[in-house]
Amino acid sequence: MKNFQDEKQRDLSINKSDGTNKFLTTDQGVRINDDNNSLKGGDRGPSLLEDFILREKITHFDHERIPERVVHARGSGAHGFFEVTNPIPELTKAGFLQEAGIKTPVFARFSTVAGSRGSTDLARDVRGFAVKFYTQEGVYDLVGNNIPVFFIQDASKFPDLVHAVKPEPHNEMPQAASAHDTFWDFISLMPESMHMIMWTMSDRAIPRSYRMMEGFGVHTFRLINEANESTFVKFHWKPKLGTHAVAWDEAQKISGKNPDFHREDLWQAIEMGNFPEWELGVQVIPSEDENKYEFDLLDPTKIVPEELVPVTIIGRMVLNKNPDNFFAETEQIAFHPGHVVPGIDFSNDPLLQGRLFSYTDTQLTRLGGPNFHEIPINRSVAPVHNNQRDGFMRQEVNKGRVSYHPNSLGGGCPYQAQIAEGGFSSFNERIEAHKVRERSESFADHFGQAKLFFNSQTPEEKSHIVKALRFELGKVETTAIRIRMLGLLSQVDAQLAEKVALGLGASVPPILEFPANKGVSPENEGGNQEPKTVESSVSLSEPLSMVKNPTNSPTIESRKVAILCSDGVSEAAVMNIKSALKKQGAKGCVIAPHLGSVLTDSDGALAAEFSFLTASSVLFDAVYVPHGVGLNVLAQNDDALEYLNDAYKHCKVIGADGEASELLSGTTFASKLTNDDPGIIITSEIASEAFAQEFIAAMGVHRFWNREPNLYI
Ligand code: HDE
Repeated sequence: MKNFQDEKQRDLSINKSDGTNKFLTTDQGVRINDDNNSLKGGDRGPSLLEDFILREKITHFDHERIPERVVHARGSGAHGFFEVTNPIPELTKAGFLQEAGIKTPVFARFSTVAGSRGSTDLARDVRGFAVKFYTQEGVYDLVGNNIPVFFIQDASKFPDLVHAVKPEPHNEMPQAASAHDTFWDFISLMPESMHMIMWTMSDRAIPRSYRMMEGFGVHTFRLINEANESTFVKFHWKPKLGTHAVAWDEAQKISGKNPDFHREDLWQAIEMGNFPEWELGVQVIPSEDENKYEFDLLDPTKIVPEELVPVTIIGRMVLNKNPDNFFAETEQIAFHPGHVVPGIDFSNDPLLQGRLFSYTDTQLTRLGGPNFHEIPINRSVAPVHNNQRDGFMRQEVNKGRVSYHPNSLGGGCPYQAQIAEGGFSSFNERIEAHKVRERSESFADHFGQAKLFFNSQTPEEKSHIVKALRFELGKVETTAIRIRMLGLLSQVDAQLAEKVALGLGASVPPILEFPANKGVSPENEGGNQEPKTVESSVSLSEPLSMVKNPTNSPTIESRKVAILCSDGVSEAAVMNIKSALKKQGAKGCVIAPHLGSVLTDSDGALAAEFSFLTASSVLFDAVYVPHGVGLNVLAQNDDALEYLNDAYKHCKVIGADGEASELLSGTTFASKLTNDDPGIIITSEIASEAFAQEFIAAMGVHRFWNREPNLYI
């Protein structure tokens, strides 16, 4: 079977370096005898310009920062492979999709969008989901997001959108947050963003882990087969661990306790051998169906509901190796939706078309010139030969006198490839059109799918959307912006707008006006862009809800449980839950009043992985209090009680056995507890197998949102 899985690692290995058992040298290879002292005129005298060792070290340091990505600056990535499970040669001639079992090396990078490189992972934001496939026919990049639609329909609005969401220019605040005036000012004037706003205000924007996010290509792309026939396609990544989120209060606390939460989670999962995995699926839309739907396939603010076109799984991606060097790999990787291979092509989505320009352009500033394709992480494993020459930091040493085509002096080389030899040829779509600066009337529905998304949510998910909007708009200082937003929300769902208005102490306005959205061309005076609502032909779509998502499995693989301990704890109880969790691929962590060890009831000792101070409830998926803990010790310890209070507030599983359950009576939620509170697992037995199984089954439910006050009941 064609297993190219290790090819990229082999390719990278020529650039790897390791100083173990080596002399320290200058960049010129000269061995250094003293790296601690600069050269001076006397031991208390001035430093000498002659000190080439000091100059080199400091000069390099002075220049070691590069501009961060203008968007998606904060991210984290890993190596892995893509394996075809269900080949689609009838749809595409792309070599890496031709046969079951073909393995192609990949590098995936996940990111937030608005925050800068050092910002928190847990911002309410879209997540980037970019995958570079190092195929035998060249590099293919699928540069998507964890949300299947986008804020805007036309590339010309992207700089405006990003300027609006980034920290405000006069005072550079707030960091990594959309909850401020300029963002909502822009959005309130852009009704086309309403479908996306439903997604970003939902829990999709605060994932539990990068490993528990869906990914989407967003735009409609084309697949091209050997017969040069085109089929439209939407790409979907479906996570093996299901799609899960944290609670908003939890997200904000994680941002303080561990802003690297997602980065660390990805890193640790791979280090522990819990390799993150996604299935790649496609929605296949025959070309003759291009105009069949009530939405335009070219409109990036629309999904194709899975009820209309199901997702066919074609392969799986496994991430199994962390980078050796963050800067060299994760920071220097350069994705581009325009990196396609024969068999994959673009649609005319005007957002995608704009992206095709942007991604090379931005690397010229970010990576310093046109040779960024030579940086090891970006280098194709397929051979590269052309007449591009020179430029800053050129690595390749091109031989010969010929750097042009056609040539006779070089025997015509490098020569063009026939299509049959793998030469890329763009799909020959027939286009007959006037050159216009217009938007198609078929893009004018801005609310139909926003409604579909909202209506597809469970009551608790709807409640989260209301609360997110109350939070975000509550941070907006300009009343007129809030009111305009309420007007827009009322077009999605009257009750939604009313409930948000209640939280803002405002009223929903009766009439909507969209000053920024009138048509722009003279013939268009009055606007073909008055937003309208086209009812979706699908009224409810389960895959849009994370709670109802049919692909979610109850696995608890790689989840973490905080086991609150103190001296005297029952060793049997701790070992019972730990081993039950381990069998499920999850982990129990001993947390104690101090680091070091905890003495057990059987005169043993358990190593404390964290103290109550060095970890926090929000960093775990569940909390367990074993029999034997010093109830007085923990009940007096606010930090210990906070584990329980937060776990309850964030709707997580709480377990206790024996008298340990008495600790719950000292919590802030004690008065709310009922005998059969789901997710609160209490047993009188100690170290019972049945208890462990019940605890694990409850964790598989993920969250008990019923504990929260629900605005939709
Ligand atoms: Fe991007 N986007 N984008 N974008 N985008 C960038 O490229 C841009 C859009 C996405 O991990 C930049 O190398 C324009 C949609 C991801 O390195 C930049 C438009 C989607 C990443 C850029 C869009 C994305 C980027 C910044 C509208 C989902 C991070 C640094 C026309 C389908 C990739 C860089 C990584 C990064 C431009 C809209 C996804 C400036 C002009 C829609 C995942 O080129």
